[in-house]
Order: sequence, then structure tokens, then C-alpha cells
Amino acid sequence: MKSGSISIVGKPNTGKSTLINALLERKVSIVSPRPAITRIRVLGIYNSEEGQIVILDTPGFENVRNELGRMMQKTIIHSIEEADIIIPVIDARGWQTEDERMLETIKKFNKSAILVINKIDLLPNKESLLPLIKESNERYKFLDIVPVSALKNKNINVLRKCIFSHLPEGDKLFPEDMITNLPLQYTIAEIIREKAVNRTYQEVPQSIAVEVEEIKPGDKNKDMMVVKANIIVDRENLKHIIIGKDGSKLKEIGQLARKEIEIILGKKTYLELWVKVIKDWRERPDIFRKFGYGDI
Ligand SMILES: Nc1nc2c(ncn2[C@@H]2O[C@H](COP(=O)(O)OP(=O)(O)OP(=O)(O)O)[C@@H](O)[C@H]2O)c(=O)[nH]1
Ligand SMILES: [Mg+2]
Repeated sequence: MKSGSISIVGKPNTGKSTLINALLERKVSIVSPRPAITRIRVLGIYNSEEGQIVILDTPGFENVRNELGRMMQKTIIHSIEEADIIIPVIDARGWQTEDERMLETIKKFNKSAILVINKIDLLPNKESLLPLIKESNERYKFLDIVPVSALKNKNINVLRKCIFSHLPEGDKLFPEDMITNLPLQYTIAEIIREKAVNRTYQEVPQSIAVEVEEIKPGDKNKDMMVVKANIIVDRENLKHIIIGKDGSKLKEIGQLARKEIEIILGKKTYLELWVKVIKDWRERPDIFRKFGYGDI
């Protein structure tokens, strides 16, 4: 039986979280058109007759702008050190300067890597992949290069096979019924954060954190769950952006999040959402550790 871990790395927005979800055939990591959204190392476990793949999704490589960023970059390095195989992800439209840091880190640790060229659905034709594959082979001795579309689920089977073929023989590292390592309150917080970041723009998405305070059965109706959570922003003037006109945006975020939370909890859920300001929380590890960021 094959068994081992892979770490998905790359610059922000290349589709790393979409890829872990595609490999697992279920959503464990939040996805956003906004850059720099994944903050924690999300672990997902894939089981088949061939064996087990432990998959780590990581934050994107980027320039550090605050303590949160520093922690996120440390998370990436640890994930690269730990994994058996690295899965660097680049955009099918070509290597960019921001991809260099990822490649340098893989070289520094002399890691085995399978390059994923993602978003091939955006290419006008397959031929345009050939020069990119050639260039990639010149940049590093990749075990393999696999073009995929994580969004359209193209070639994901091929990628899984390729990963298994390079993983070592071994026993399963995690029980079969375990899908992710993320505690329930963080899973729910991430769902709410996804809905909030996807409904805000510019500098707002990165300033958002979510803290789940309580998950409990309803007082009167035990078949119902009550979830209390705070959407946190780091400046007073962002609060009204999240709340929206007459509370409309907060309501919309809540409705979308509730639908997904109900699937996870398997029960009707009352979601109580508040918006709170914690000034400069991204500079305060004591605060953001409580949100689950920094758990490496
Ligand atoms: N067209 C296309 N879009 C994709 C594909 N994979 C991901 N995307 C989109 O790219 C955007 C970023 O996806 P994510 O999976 O959040 O990217 P990420 O690399 O995890 O981003 P960070 O966590 O911010 O570093 C989203 O809008 C996705 O829907 C793909 O194969 N094709
Ligand atoms: Mg991500």
C-alpha cells in the first residue's frame, strides 16, 4: 500500500485550495477569487485501494506585510519540510516572477516535486502548453509535470495516479474515516469567512477574520443548532462595509454560510452573526492564534 504526504504550494490565487478540494472530491479548504485567502495549513486525507494521500493546502507565497503574513510564510516552509512530495502549482498562462520564491524554496530543501499546471481551461489550445512544459523542465528536475483544471475537474485522476506512483510504500497515517484535521469551530469559521471575503473588495477581504464563539443545540428545540460567531475587521470604518445598507450584506453572508453549516452539522441551524472591530489584529499573534491562524 502507498502512503505519504504531499504539500500544495504556490503564489496566491493559483488554485491551491480548489486543487485540494478536487483531489479529495469534497470541500475542506475555502476558495476565493481574492488573493491571499488561505491562512492555515489545511490537511485533507484521501483514501483508495491504492493507499492514502495526506494532502496539505498552504497559504500563498508572498511578501510579508504583517505578523499574520510572517506566520503564514512559516507555515509554508514547515509544510514543505514535512511533506514527502511537493506539489507546486503554477498558472497555465505561464511562470511569473512571484513563482520564483516557491521554486527557490523547493530547491533549497532539495525536495521531490510534481509540478501542477492549473487553469488549463483558460488556454485557447493545448499546443500552448508545450513551450511551458519545456520551460518548466529547464527550471527544475520535476518528477512529473501534470496540466489540470482544478475548477473543471480535468486530469485530476491522472494527477492522483501520478502522486500514488511516487509515494513510498507504507501503512496509513490516519484512520480511514478522517477527512480533515480542522476542528469543527474552525471549519465553520472558515465557511463564514469565505462568504464574507467573496462579498468584499480591495483591502477588505484580508482584514476579515471569523471567530466562532459557540456551537450548541437550541434551548427550546434540540433538533436545531445555534452557532454564534463574530466577523472581525481591523478598523472601525470597515465595519459598515460588512454590515451593508440596513444590514443587507451581513444578512446575505449569514444566509449563504448557514446553508453550508447546516450540511456539516446535519441540522437546521440558527446563525447569529456580529461584526466586531479588533484594531490591527493582524499584528497580534495572541489574538489571531485564537482564530486558529498560526496552528502549524
Ligand atoms: N478558470 C479556472 N479558475 C480556477 C481554477 N482553479 C481555481 N480557479 C479559481 O482561481 C481563484 C483562486 O482559487 P483558490 O483555490 O482560492 O486559490 P489559492 O491558490 O488557494 O489562493 P490563496 O489561498 O489565496 O493562496 C478562484 O476564483 C478559483 O475559482 C481552474 O482550474 N480554472
Ligand atoms: Mg487557498
